[in-house]
Amino acid sequence: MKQTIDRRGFVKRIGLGAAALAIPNCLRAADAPAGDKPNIVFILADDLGWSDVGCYGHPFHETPNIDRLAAGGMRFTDAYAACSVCSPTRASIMTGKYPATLGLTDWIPGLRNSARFKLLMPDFIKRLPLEEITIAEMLKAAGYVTGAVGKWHLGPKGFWPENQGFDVNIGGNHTGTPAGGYFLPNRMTLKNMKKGDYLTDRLSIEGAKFIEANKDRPFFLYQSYHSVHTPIQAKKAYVEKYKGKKSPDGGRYHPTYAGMIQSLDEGVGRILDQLDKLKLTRNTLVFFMSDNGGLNSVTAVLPLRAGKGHIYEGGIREPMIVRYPKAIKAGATCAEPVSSVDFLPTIMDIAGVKLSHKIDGLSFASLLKGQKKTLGRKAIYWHHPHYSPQGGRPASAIRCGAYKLIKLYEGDKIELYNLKDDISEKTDLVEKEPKRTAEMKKMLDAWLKEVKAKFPKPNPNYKQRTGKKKRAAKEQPATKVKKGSEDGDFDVLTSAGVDKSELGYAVRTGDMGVALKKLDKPLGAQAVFKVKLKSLMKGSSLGIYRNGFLAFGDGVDDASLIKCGLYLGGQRKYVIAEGALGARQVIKPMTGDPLGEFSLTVTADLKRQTVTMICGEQKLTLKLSGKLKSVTHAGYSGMRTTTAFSKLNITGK
Ligand SMILES: [Ca+2]
Repeated sequence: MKQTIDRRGFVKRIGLGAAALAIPNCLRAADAPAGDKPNIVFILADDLGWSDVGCYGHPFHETPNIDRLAAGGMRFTDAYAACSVCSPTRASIMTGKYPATLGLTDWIPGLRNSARFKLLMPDFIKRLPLEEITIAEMLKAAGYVTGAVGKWHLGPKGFWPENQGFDVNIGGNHTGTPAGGYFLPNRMTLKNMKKGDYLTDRLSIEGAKFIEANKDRPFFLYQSYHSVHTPIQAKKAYVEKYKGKKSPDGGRYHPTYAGMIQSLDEGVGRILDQLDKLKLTRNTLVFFMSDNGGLNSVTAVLPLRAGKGHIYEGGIREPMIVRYPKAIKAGATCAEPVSSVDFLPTIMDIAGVKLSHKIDGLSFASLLKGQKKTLGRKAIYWHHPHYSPQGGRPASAIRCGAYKLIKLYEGDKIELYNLKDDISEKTDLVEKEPKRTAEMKKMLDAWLKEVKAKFPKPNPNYKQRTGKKKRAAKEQPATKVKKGSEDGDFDVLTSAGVDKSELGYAVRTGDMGVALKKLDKPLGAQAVFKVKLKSLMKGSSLGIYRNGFLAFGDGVDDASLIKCGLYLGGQRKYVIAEGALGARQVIKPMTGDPLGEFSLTVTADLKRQTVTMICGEQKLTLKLSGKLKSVTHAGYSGMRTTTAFSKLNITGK
């Protein structure tokens, strides 16, 4: 064992020795005059969505300090995390390598394989290997003092910041959430925790202290906030403030989440103020980024599709800002796609530290300095062969220019989107652009082979869950459901079971559950549905799934159905979706009582290929993809919930 450690140390020294030698004039930065080397502050938020901050268009959250950072530097519109979950992106930042190259492809420890998953997930390494050369190790060898403050989440003890090139580690350990919550004292390894202190504030104070202590020599601060990861906890006064704040656009936003974002923003402000106070602003390179997309139970990340845990843009596109007054023009924006693998080479480029080992990322210093508009890179890649707790499925993806191709391993499905015209990934272009699809798929496959990617395999133990056997939703219905199954009224029950309710039916659903009847006669021109629905889930916690949809189509599988209805849990919105929820869809925010009764009138016009839903004063219309030729089945759908529906009133021809 000792020999292994020695070998690791040796391998590491070789890499670093070469890097250190490559510094101009063989000078160690510590010996260079102060101010020669830029200081580097990397601020990483956790689970913050692309559109969660003011300068990315959020109408409700307040982020004056992050906006101030953007106003003083360059804001990237197409910056990506290398993964839609925590640990892999963090590893990519530290090393400049893709998670698939490292073999660290999921959050640590990840979900276990289970009979509920169609595919068996491959194993992955649950630590950042010590052999890997981190930003901190390279900068330390170049004479920087290095400090990590906050979340680490890259392996067990022995693989913490102090083992990966950081002189100082404040609070970084194996966990992905702040153990024990945001109010101190918690179970983190922080010293002198004062009762009632808020973790985000404490980490900001620690970061500011580190800057002050090292103001006379080049420093690298990795300021890694737990915010805004679960548990969703904010300071009481902030929760009250946002509870009382009027929504400027009628949307419903989560007051506690908004409060967490305010504290995160104040932390950024404290760091920036410290740099100003010590007159370090001009010579300090400040990065701001999040490790993956926003969690959809608390934020919608509109207009992007899906959120954390998903390979769609909502899961991987991030707010990203770089400020360096010495070289970056204030108030600039950049639309060139960049990835979290690019930070290491960019930092080394600007710090004048030459890279002597192979990585995946590219320096985007030329974009920052305004010397170039593009990097001339062929593609950016993702490989996440795992299920996520948020409902994401094993997938890989490639982005080339405006186009993104996604490979979903369940059912071996390929999707292609033009992000320039279709940022919400609504229109799959696979059939329209076969040549581009084939080319991009070939590139993705070649990359997967090159990085020796591991793939999911069919799960021989897979058991499709049905609603009858298992009640997926934990919460009890608010209204007593009269027992006496109504299952016999339906021709198709997938992951669903039906009881009686005061409205008519009470439909219990697992993942994407549907209860459908076959129509006596298919409708080929027009179908009009009238239905009432009401959630039967009680309680106010955010984890409650509360939703209900009218479902109809010319088939009974998820992809063949149109769903029209409401989300009434964390996010409250109307939706019409064609195919799987989150696929082609239109949504509008809703207000009002989520436990109330809703009357929907839905009209499917098969000639025009449109579906219109009217609910109260709201009207939504979705233009279909042109594939719905007739309506043969209709019924109800839900996701891990219980919803009361009236019997369907269907007219049409
Ligand atoms: Ca995260």
